[in-house]
Amino acid sequence: MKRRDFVKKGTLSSFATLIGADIIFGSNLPDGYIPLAIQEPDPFKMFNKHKDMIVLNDKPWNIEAQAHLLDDKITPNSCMFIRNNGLIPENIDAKKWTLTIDGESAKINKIYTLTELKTKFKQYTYQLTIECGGNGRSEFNPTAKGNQWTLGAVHCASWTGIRLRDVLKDVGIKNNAVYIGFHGVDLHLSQDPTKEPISRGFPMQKAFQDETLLAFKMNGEDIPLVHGYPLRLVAGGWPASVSGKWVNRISIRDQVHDGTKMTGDAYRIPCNPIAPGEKVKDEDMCIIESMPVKSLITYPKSGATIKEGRSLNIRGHAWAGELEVAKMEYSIDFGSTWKLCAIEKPLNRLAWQHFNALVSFPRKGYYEIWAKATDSNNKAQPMLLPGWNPKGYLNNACHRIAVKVN
Ligand SMILES: Nc1nc2c(c(=O)[nH]1)N[C@H]1C(S)=C(S)[C@@H](COP(=O)(O)O)O[C@H]1N2
Ligand SMILES: [Mo]
Repeated sequence: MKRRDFVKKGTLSSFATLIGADIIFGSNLPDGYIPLAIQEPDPFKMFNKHKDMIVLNDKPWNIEAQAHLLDDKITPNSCMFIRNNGLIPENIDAKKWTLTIDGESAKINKIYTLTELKTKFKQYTYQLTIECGGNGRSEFNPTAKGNQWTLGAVHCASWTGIRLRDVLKDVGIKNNAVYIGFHGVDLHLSQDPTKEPISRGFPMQKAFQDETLLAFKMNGEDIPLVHGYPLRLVAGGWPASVSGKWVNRISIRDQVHDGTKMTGDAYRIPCNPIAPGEKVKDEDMCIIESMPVKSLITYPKSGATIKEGRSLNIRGHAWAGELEVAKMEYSIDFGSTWKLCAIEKPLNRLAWQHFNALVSFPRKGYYEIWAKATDSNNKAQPMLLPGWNPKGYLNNACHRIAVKVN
């Protein structure tokens, strides 16, 4: 095959992936022509996302939800945010997919096919809250670099897969194991195959939890490509960056995993609070583990109007990293007094919890409803922006919606 033909074949199949259909007479496409269907790519069509989702970046693709899009108890694919550090892999053949387990603390190196993983180990389904560590970053001042997520970088889908622990045990773990690190097949933005866009992980204790999955299904179907098809880690309650997509290798490490985005400012915060804009020494930065308590009002959409004398039913979800949400409150007077919401138990550990309340207003006018969750350690969401940090992580300030009573 001539190199030109080879290049063309490669791009044809990637065109086909984008369009979602084979390009039947593709080999006749004149040189330099690209299919009309993708000359103006519509991201919402490409990823099957709701049209109200907001594109923050297309190189790499980063798309967020809005609070009202997250109203479902179990987040559907159409409303799940997308966060990529590199390029979405193309031409994945699940039949040929393998997962390698290696690392200093693996007793042996072992390679599993996807079929082996699905048949050899027991399958479990959990609903798991996954929130990007940078969700809410856009509020920080001075501005923190990175995608300017507002509220929508969180989802709580239902994931089916096998327990990471079962696979690690099957391989054999040495006593000195400390951490696991994942590797995925997505390409670095520079397209340099020796670089990884991201390779993070978590301590053995998290790897051993019942709910830490190697998942191959999301909401009962194959995981959509952009969310990690055909195999991804799902570690609920921790920054979503540890839930590696397109995972083909997991290393059992005898030290804290030192892959891409495990060091420096990436997914690390000052171990102790600092002044906004202050520089922090590397040794004073700590890796983010469990995410802080947080909540979202998902109904009504901010800007709702109601008639005087009517009460308003509000609802939403609250979550608290590794903990449960113990109390949910709302305020209509900018946080000066609070009333209780009803809050449900989580479907399983690490799933978000649904709340609702019937809100009445004293008279006509403009109001804001603020929502505040408190975790089982009695730690509440801050009303205003929490501590500044260089990359703008962990903004769990109270969610506010605007309401007008006419
Ligand atoms: N292989 C791989 N895994 C990854 C990432 C990535 O870029 N590549 N991004 C991480 C980050 S930072 C987040 S927030 C979540 C986003 O998951 P989602 O796109 O399914 O919502 O995936 C994580 N896993
Ligand atoms: Mo993230």
